[in-house]
Amino acid sequence: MTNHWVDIKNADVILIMGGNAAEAHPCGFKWVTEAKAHNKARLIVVDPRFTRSASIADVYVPIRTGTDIAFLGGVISYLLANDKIQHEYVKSYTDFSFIVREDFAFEDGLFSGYDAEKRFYDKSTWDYERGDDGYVKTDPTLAHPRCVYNLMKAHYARYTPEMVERICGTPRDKFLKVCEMMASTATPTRAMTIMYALGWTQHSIGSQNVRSGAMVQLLLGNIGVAGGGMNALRGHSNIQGLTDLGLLSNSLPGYLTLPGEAEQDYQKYIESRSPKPLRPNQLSYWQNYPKFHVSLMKAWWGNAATAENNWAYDYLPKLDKPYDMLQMYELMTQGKINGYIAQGFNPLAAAPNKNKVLRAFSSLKFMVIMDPLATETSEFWRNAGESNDVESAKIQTEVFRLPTTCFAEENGALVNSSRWLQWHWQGADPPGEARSDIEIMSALWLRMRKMYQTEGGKYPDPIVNLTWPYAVPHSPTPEELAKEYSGRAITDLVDPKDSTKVIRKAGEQLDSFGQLQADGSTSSGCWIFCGAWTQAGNQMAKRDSSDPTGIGQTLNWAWAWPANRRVLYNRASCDVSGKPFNPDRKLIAWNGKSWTGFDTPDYKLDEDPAHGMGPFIMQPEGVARFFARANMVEGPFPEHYEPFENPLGRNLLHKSQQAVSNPAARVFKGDWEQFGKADAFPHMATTYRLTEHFHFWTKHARINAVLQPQQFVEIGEDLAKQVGVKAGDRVKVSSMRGYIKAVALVTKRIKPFVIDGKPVHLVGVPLHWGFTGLTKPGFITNTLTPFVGDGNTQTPEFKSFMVKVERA
Ligand SMILES: Nc1nc2c(c(=O)[nH]1)N[C@H]1C(S)=C(S)[C@@H](COP(=O)(O)OP(=O)(O)OC[C@H]3O[C@@H](n4cnc5c(=O)[nH]c(N)nc54)[C@H](O)[C@@H]3O)O[C@H]1N2
Ligand SMILES: Nc1nc2c(c(=O)[nH]1)N[C@H]1C(S)=C(S)[C@@H](COP(=O)(O)OP(=O)(O)OC[C@H]3O[C@@H](n4cnc5c(=O)[nH]c(N)nc54)[C@H](O)[C@@H]3O)O[C@H]1N2
Ligand SMILES: [Mo]
Repeated sequence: MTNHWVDIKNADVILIMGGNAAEAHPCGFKWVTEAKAHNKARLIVVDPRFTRSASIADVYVPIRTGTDIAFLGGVISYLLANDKIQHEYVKSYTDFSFIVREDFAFEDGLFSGYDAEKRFYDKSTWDYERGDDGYVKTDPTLAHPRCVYNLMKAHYARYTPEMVERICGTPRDKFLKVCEMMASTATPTRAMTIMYALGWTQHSIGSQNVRSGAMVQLLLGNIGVAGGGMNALRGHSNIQGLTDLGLLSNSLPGYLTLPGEAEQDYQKYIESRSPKPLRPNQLSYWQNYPKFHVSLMKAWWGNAATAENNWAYDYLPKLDKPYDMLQMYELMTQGKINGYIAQGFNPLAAAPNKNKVLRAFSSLKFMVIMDPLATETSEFWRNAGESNDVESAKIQTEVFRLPTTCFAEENGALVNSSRWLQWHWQGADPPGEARSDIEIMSALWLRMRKMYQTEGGKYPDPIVNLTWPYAVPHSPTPEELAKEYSGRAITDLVDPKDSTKVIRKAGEQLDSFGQLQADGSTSSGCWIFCGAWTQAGNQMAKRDSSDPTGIGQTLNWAWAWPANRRVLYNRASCDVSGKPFNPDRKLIAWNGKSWTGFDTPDYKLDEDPAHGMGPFIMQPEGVARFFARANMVEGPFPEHYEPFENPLGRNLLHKSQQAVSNPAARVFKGDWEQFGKADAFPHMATTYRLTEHFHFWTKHARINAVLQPQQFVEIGEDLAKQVGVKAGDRVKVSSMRGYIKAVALVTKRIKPFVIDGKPVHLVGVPLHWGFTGLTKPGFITNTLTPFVGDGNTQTPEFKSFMVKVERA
């Protein structure tokens, strides 16, 4: 989230699109009802299904799955055509006036630089034009035909309300009603918040769905302000912490990144990640990258990381490709991986194309499961019988199960969607032989180190030199680990302005990442968490909920990264001179000498607005980008591409059909034949959660199993009639990859769509079922889903695919 849960109550308009907060985030959803009750907020829900979120909406609008860019492109076009934009904001805080290179082009669905064979773009033309001074050229009059404003206007001119209706199946009048409501927040004193989750991300074009939403918010001046923002409703209670700590194959903690194979040179690695400002007087905060990176390497390798060995740069793996879950399962099916550790993860149920995953696991020599429960994955060999590619008897994989504790049985911090690190305390003792994840991982690591120490190995240095400064080596405490990721001084830290003054003595906890150094004198395991545990103690354990402003800025409740900032880019809540756009919802303000207010400003407190530093300090431009430059794999402007399985078979926006679906999404060779076509699989399908279950684990809990005892799929009344079933009958739902059987729930909440003039039906498939636990055994929903990843994130297309429904 750019903002935070409580801040939703400040919104004037709320858009829930690509998520269903009432059912998947019922506690957070209360801030929507607060906004409606106390702020007269208007709620818009855009979802293929009429959900519980929709049930209290002022306007509910249906949309075909996988077509949100067509919809939002239509909104962008409407806002530009009707001049419903916040002028001062857009002019000063975005790249509207920046001029794009002459050789950049977009034609009939493809941007310049496409290599069809590699399904890959050479992105060198996706950039701004530079002047002789090295800075980007701009045209503040917006007359230049290649300024971002004009390129964007031309790009989205194709997204008319008629086109939105044909592609999305959203009636024109409803679409225009939504545009008007959004446009009402283009004034400085009104704000719209966007709440989204998997309905936007789980698509082959997921990242660009999110970008489209952000572009709408920038046009309306809704980023950085109270009641505004782009608010990703995160999933598992600590999934925000997972990405923050870099637990993705290509990440390092704090959104630093691992080097690629071509980046053997340390200096080049650092330079490419700490770009110089692209405009005068801008900060380009990532120029501090070396401080964060060196402090991380010191936290990991201590004395072994020295200036002479480039802070142990050689210890970091250099990636040839991302090793996300789809990549891993693909490599397993190719026989290139022998062993697998699944820690708190149930991929047989959770990953797409279950039969492919089953084949992948069957080719392993061993698998280690760390989980408090027996899961579908820990018993994957039992999954014989109907709708399976592999026979039980043929599976040779040896499975080790290591029972773990769960979060309630230990101390620790969970990072919520608001970026708050909230400390929690153990509530119960673990049962039986369960051990914490920390203990299990430590025990494995200590044995591995011993083997490297005694037996050697190809490159033992990164393993044997890892620092392990914990009092009990086989059981580091959560408190020790928290202090380590926050960070400490290694040698006395002196005041840069007065070298006789020591700010922090060697060994002391640091106050913030502003103190981190690139010379090896500080360590921090995750720079954005620096300050979570200071000399004053554990900031995450703070529980003072006082709210002096009444707008929910509870700065003494827990601790938010970065620097306890509650609303990111809060500088943008003020005009150029530093005066709040909306005095009633003031976050910060410039008082002539200093920034003051109710949030941590992005700037040094004495950064005078007269210098013209932009609010988006992480960007070398200092402003937000409509034109994403080379940051996205499929293009600098979001373009509508069809889901890989879709009812149309073509892209209505393009003449030639060279790019029906995302030309830069990742598809492995063998998976192309596994996509189905609408003639054999005429019904659209999407998958989602039920309030009564949490993924695949609560079916082990009696109360939940009683509430939702059996697998079902939701179909509309028309489709039920067409296939000849009534409520309670069993249906078979097949895709190109397999089938499931389940009870039919016939509902008025799903209506047929009219897509380009023809009716298309949607089937809703809840995801919670499997063959372990106390519910009636069911089929794994992901038997149906396709194996294709968004090219930026590799997130699978769980939300839009084609099936056939028939009587079982
Ligand atoms: N009770 C419960 N709560 C949970 C979870 C749980 O298992 N149970 N899981 C947690 C986790 S890990 C996560 S990630 C979050 C997920 O939170 P959500 O993403 O809100 O959960 P989903 O149920 O997957 O809902 C997605 C919604 O998007 C809609 N949708 C599908 N396709 C599209 C599309 O193309 N466009 C648009 N606009 N909408 C679409 C679906 O109809 C559905 O209503 O929930 C968390 N909360
Ligand atoms: N078709 C379809 N598929 C989807 C989705 C979808 O919307 N549609 N959503 C996707 C999303 S967003 C998610 S997050 C995944 C969820 O997929 P998973 O994360 O694989 O599902 P969970 O059932 O939450 O599995 C978590 C496991 O962690 C265990 N666990 C709990 N506490 C601890 C602990 O402290 N330590 C350890 N080691 N284990 C613990 C639980 O017992 C459980 O078995 O599913 C994905 N798959
Ligand atoms: Mo999730």
